[in-house]
Amino acid sequence: MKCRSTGVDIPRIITYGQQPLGNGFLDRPDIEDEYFFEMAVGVNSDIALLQLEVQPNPEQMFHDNYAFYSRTSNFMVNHFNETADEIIEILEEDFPKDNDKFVVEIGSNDGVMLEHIVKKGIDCLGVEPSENVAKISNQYGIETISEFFSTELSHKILESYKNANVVYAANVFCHIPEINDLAEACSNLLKDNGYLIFEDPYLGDVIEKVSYDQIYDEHVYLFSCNSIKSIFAKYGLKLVKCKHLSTHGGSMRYYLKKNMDSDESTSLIKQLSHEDHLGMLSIEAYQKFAERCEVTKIGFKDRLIKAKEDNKRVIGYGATSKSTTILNYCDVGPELIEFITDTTPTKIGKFTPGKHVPVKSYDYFEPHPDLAVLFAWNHKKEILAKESNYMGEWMTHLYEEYV
Ligand code: DWN
Ligand code: SAH
Repeated sequence: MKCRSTGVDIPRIITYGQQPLGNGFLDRPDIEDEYFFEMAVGVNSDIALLQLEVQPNPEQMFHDNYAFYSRTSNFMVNHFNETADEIIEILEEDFPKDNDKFVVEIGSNDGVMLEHIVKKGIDCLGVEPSENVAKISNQYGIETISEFFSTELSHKILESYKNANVVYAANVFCHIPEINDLAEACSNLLKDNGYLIFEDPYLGDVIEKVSYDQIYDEHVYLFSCNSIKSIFAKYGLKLVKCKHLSTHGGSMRYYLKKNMDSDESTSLIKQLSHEDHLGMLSIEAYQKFAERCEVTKIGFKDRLIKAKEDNKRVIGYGATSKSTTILNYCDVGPELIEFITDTTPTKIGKFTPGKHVPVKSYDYFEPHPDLAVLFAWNHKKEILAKESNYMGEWMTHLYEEYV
């Protein structure tokens, strides 16, 4: 395959086999026509950029029935409240005399972050192609365009609105295949010296934890500081700072400025060379990652088979998109996991993509099982606090449990 950013030929490092849509929770009659694609992964190790070889069409994944609602985790709700505070601080510090401040969020989902910007009376706009979640954001008084963000759309936004001081995005840039077009669109939209701030699951954490479940149809990329620096510089956006976050099992927030003369922070300079020291700029790190995926695949399924042989009751906790990769790659279905509990009303009563494990409401966590597979492992702190009276075992697919 060719790298989507630089166009060079890049090698395949692993295939996770036939995979369905990560968020394609199904009603029983739809099982027959389910869509599958081969989910193989390549890497451009020159810039530490992991990418899917093939991604389904965006319209297949993001539509008027998108299954993920940002407000399902209290921890994340709080995270986005704090994010809004940080954006407001940047606006005040960097643009004190600007009376025409404007914030645009890409992939704003149900408006969990912009809600706080609107409340402060600052002009803002959400761009969110999944109509069902965009509607919720409208209900919070947030103007939201329900379209895919692109350079073309950035021109349209400029016709009706104005240049932005801050463009923000969480867990969405890794979803957008045309990365060069995306970088150009952000650059277009920003004022000079404006900030592009975005966060996504961090490749360094995925390699370290072997959290391969961050790879699914929607996540066409896993980024690093080196890849972001390289991709966005071509469009006049300078990576000036990075901040590691605990969200989604380890994420990186990138701060870019529309001014190529800006300085890199000391922590960014350190992180860029740290990635090199970790081997992220050479192919061997990815080959080792692929080997470790195979180790945990075997260990995960063996543990479930053993639990079954021991007559243990096993259920899943959190019907995440990530669990789709695990269940299909490890070939685990309802014969090993009775059902998965989830708090999202639109997932309840459906079946998981590909392996068709029933999704049940959270009430079904009681009577407690003997073993719970924590598919929402990225929300472990929040969930373990909530389930402090659960005396059974927890397990995940993560590498540390199988070495
Ligand atoms: O990047 C993406 C992230 C932001 O969200 C999207 N592509 C899709 C989605 O990924 P995910 O489905 O893996 O996200 P979460 O946040 O790990 O999903 C958690 C799931 O677990 C939700 O369905 C809600 C559920 N849940 C629950 O049942 N009880 C969550 C919590 C915190 C709980 O206590
Ligand atoms: N920012 C939220 C939602 C992340 S889920 C959060 O962190 O919780 C990814 C979101 O990006 C979905 O709501 C999806 O509809 C949206 N999305 C996908 N492709 C997009 C694109 N090209 N432009 C804008 N949003 C997009």
